[in-house]
Amino acid sequence: MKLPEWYWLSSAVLAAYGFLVVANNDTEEIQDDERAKATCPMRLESSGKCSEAGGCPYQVSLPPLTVQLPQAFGRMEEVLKEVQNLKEMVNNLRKACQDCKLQADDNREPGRNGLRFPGTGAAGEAGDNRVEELESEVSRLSSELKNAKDELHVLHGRLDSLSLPNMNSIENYVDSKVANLTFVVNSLDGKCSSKCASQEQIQSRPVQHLIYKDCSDYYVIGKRSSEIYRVTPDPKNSSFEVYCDMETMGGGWTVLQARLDGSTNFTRPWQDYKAGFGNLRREFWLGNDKIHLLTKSKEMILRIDLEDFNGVKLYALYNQFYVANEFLKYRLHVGHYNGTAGDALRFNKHYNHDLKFFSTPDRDNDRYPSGNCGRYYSSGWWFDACLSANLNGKYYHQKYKGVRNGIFWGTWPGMSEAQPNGYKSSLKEAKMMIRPKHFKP
Ligand SMILES: *[C@@H]1O[C@H](CO)[C@@H](O)[C@H](O)[C@H]1NC(C)=O
Ligand SMILES: *[C@@H]1O[C@H](CO)[C@@H](O)[C@H](O)[C@H]1NC(C)=O
Ligand SMILES: *[C@@H]1O[C@H](CO)[C@@H](O)[C@H](O)[C@H]1NC(C)=O
Ligand SMILES: *[C@@H]1O[C@H](CO)[C@@H](O)[C@H](O)[C@H]1NC(C)=O
Ligand SMILES: *[C@@H]1O[C@H](CO)[C@@H](O)[C@H](O)[C@H]1NC(C)=O
Ligand SMILES: [Ca+2]
Repeated sequence: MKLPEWYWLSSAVLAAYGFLVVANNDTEEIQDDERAKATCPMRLESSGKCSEAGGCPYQVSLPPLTVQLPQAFGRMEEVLKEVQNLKEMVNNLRKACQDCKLQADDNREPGRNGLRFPGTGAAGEAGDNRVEELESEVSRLSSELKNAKDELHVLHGRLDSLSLPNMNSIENYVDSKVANLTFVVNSLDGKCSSKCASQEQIQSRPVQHLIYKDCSDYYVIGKRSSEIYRVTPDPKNSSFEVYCDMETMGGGWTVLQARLDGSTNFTRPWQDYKAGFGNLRREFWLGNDKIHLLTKSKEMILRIDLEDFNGVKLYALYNQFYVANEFLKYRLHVGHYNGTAGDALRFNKHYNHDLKFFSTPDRDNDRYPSGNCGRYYSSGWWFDACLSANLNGKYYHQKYKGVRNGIFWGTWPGMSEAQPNGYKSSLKEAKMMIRPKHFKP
């Protein structure tokens, strides 16, 4: 009885992710493994039940490896160096593997050895082939990185015309290459394993390496309660907690912002909007760096839910949502509108928040020449000159007078009516949340 191919594949993919986690977090997991590491450069873990015929799914873990990916042009050099290191590592691995192979052959119990590579009879040859495959993969990656670097050189000096999608696609390209490479490394045959750790150690070590990039990944594994979950949108960066809405329109939403009672002050400086603030279960801003990572990792759609003090509930849906990094001042990109609340983000030619930079009371990146919209309207937002929407405005429990700095959505029925000294209304609740475009609940 042979295990189906996908079974092995999925455990290898888990291993690939785990590998990236280890690469990132060189404190805890690695200390844990200090002993095994001292004796062997790579480690095998079983990742499921063996079949009766002796085929076992398992995965290989390698020593920590750090591959820094470019945030800017200059970092490309570093990546090339890292790839060089990778090449050396592959050579060392190959040597280690050959040494180990001899010993492994001695230790092997005939019949039910748990160390056979599923789907391959001659594990030895398969191991060598794998190493060779990996080597050619490394040199291919290396030359592709060189090409990408040349490409960047051509673009260098024309930063203005270098559109964001370009930079992102290069970053994503390198990301996917490294992910692929990691996959290959991890699927190396585990010939060394019998030497590295006792069978008991192998069996007792849990395998839980899957990465959840956003709330939709939790939905996919069956989580249905709206709760706080930990996500890792970018395996190279840290993970963090988010609130997941598993109810609205099928669920799977990662909530970026919530207003409901005025318990959190939203008049805050750049650093606060960058890092995030508030209480994930009540009112909060998730943080621009996190929003950037989430919207970079997958194509996202944005849903905005609004409610006024009369109990009217409306929503806006944008079929694309992306927030650039801090270097690009967290510039907003929204796609086509659909919904009931009106397209206040793209109100008209003069009031359009799409493609605008983020401004805060202490950082003026807006299009208003004679002042700072963020200071005037007490908020961090993608101000134009200045606004047709401001969901981070002040929380008012009732109608107010003066500067229109409340929670504002310009297309809300009656909200934009201009009576110079009259009362203005504010929204009671607001929520912004994202979900992968291709997610099907
Ligand atoms: C590593 O993981 C531990 C616990 O999982 C966490 O406390 C620590 O902050 C992480 N370190 C880094 C650098 O991410
Ligand atoms: C790695 O790349 C190859 C060729 O580009 C592709 O066929 C393969 O599916 C990729 N593997 C993964 C895990 O992405
Ligand atoms: C919110 O914070 C700002 C800046 O720290 C402060 O000026 C303002 O008074 C605070 N508002 C409330 C309602 O506490
Ligand atoms: C991601 O990494 C970058 C650079 O290392 C850092 O500036 C940023 O704050 C990180 N983002 C998060 C959400 O940890
Ligand atoms: C709005 O989006 C929903 C969900 O994607 C879709 O079912 C509906 O047809 C869209 N409506 C319009 C007018 O595009
Ligand atoms: Ca200004």
